[in-house]
Amino acid sequence: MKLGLGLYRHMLNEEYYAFAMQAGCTHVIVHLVDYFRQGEANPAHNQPTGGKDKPWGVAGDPSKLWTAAELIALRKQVEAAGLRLEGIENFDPAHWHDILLDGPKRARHMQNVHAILRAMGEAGIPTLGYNFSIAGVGGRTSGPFARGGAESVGMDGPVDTPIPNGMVWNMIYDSAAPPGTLASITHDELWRRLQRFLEEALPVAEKAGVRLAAHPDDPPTPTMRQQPRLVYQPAMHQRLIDISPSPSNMLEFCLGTLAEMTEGNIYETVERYSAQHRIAYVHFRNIAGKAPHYHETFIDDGEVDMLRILWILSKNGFDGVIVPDHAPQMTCSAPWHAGMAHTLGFLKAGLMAIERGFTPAPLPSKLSHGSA
Ligand SMILES: [Mn+2]
Repeated sequence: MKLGLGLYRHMLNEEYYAFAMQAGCTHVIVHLVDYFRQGEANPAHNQPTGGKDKPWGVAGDPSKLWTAAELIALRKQVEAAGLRLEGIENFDPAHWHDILLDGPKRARHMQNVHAILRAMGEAGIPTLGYNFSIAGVGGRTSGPFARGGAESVGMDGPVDTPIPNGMVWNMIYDSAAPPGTLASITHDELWRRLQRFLEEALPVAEKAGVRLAAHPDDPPTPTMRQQPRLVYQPAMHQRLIDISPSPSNMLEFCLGTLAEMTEGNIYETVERYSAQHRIAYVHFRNIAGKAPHYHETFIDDGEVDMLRILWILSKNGFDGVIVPDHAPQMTCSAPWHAGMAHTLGFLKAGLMAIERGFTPAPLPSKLSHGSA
């Protein structure tokens, strides 16, 4: 396994690459969407939150796709710092909103997806994380929920306010949209849209040598803002990968989100998907509680035994990149950095322990067989 760090758009510079190197990372995953653009409810020093139902920010320019030239320049910049560029996380809603919404620009947006995949292939960037979600993140609250009063993110009940027109996946793609809200669709319709997307995207992704990696719904509630969710229980990842055996049909495996789900237990879930070799990369985040009532914790302090997770991944031959997902904000003048450094140090020690043969004690039978 390889230790990586996820960097938001405003962090794509030498200072953050040096920070990743110093913490022992070999890889980075980059976000090219500026989630914080014109976003009022969204502090740039933290993960994007947007509050319960506010947009993160305004999506990018619909006519400007990420080009091979700029991706190559980015890869070279990352490599000059001694790191590898493993992947890009998330499409810009401006480039693909009508694939999610089945809108009039859908055909053009599929061309956008194809162009982005080809550009990534040309640039030698092997992974594209995505979240096939209409509502995206919602319902988040922030507070001193983590150990020692560290600020972290949580959820306290479902959120049913409808999504305003012109907004999808927690961002505004059309500031001039007519008033009104998005009509609800069914779960079946959302799966139909995903299947059509994968059928049209996977052949191009495969040819480009790029893996599409699906993130589960965060937070994992059956609906969010009157829209269906796709992957809100662990078994739903199976349905997604069973759509196609393509080596480009992979998972962006988010441990925090999976542990918040009300069915299954996290160790069986990690066993199930790592044994099938369908994990592209892993988000490490610990939590306490189940959606819609949970909060994020320090990596060593939640309900999930992360050393056991590392051991299961290793036992099943997972050799990809692991990154911290989010971390609590530590009380100091660099809260994001401190939270990430703590998480990376923990993961680094965990990887060393696994390399030296650490084996966790067997689980109580209640956990190893039943659902928790
Ligand atoms: Mn995640």
